[in-house]
Amino acid sequence: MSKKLSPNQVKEALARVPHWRHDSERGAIVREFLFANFNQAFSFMTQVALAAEKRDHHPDWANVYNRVNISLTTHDAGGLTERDFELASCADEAFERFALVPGGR
Ligand code: H2B
Repeated sequence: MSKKLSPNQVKEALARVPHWRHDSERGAIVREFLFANFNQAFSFMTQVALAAEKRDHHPDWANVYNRVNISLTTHDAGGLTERDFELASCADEAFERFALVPGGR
């Protein structure tokens, strides 16, 4: 199991995913993703779901039409671990690919 990061380690890791915000009350990092339509939002969620399942590390998330809100924390560790930042990077990379889709974002 991955170890809970110290406040300093969280600060360093956040610098690698600048689009994510630290929600210290929830012990999570959060980001909102906006898409051109529901189809793109759900396609993005499918990609993130497959990456999550592969890593056995799963997002807390919500979708309303073209909007996907993701919150990442490691429940087993009671806070943030390296695994959250890895999945955040995966989501960022998946999102970047939608910039290339006609009508994307
Ligand atoms: N996802 C997240 N985000 N945190 C966890 O602690 C976690 C998980 N634990 N996915 C995994 C699954 C655990 O429940 C299973 C049994 O491996």
